[in-house]
Amino acid sequence: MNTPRVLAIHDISGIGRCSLTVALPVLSAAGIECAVLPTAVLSTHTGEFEGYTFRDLTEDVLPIAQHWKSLNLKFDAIYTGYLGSFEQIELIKEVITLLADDDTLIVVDPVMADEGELYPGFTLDYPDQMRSLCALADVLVPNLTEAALLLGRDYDSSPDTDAVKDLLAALCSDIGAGSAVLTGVSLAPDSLGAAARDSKLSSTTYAGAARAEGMYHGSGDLFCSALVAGLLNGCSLEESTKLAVDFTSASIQRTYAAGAETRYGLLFEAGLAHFSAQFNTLY
Ligand code: PXL
Repeated sequence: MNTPRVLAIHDISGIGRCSLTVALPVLSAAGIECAVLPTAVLSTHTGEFEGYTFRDLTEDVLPIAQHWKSLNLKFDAIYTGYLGSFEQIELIKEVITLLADDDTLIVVDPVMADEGELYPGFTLDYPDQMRSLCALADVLVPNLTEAALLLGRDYDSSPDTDAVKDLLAALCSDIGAGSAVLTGVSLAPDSLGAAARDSKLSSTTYAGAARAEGMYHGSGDLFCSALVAGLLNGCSLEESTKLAVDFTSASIQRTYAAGAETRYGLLFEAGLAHFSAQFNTLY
């Protein structure tokens, strides 16, 4: 069996376990080659750190993609996350046009906000522009804040089942995504997870796990990387959502139990062997 290849388009935050420092180990552990197109290089992520460095790589994006085009490479998936500048949204659309073929799965995590607020450095016009990249997604994976921003709706931190279904339907019909997975959804007081709308099956499903106190940086990146790992191993969107919720939740529980400082990211490493083993039967 050929090793599937995903192109991960995110920043490198040297410290903080998010974006590429999460996508690379998780996808590799799942038996997937993870090619990377770094959008920026930072000393840390931008949440709860002061004085971080930020090297914007906007001018490298197209030359890197054009070189790969000249090599005739095949990408089974393109998975985009945190972008280094407003201009990169248009450039990443060009990269997708250049490198994707009819079979390439496009997964867009519209990383820009959480807990009702845009991340530092993101301007109010960013969500409008991000919508056009989201329209190219086969699977769009926002958190509740990002979904509200994309849809131009008020942020609801705890939508009920009907409201979740409505958000998922709107992400597909109004934004134009094929399918959508909404993260940070809580359908019972002690549970937190994700809801998925699989447009091919016309189904909406929910996967939840025990909720731990606190806000955990990088959990969206860990979730989405695990989701992509499942999809590229032939799991359905429902199965992939469940395994991503389980892996992320176990990492959150481990981080909570260790009393670790949450800005340094989730202690996911100890769970990688178990995560990887789920896919072993497939090889
Ligand atoms: O986890 C999302 C993320 C990715 N990359 C950078 C970030 C954040 C969230 O704050 O700052 C640089």
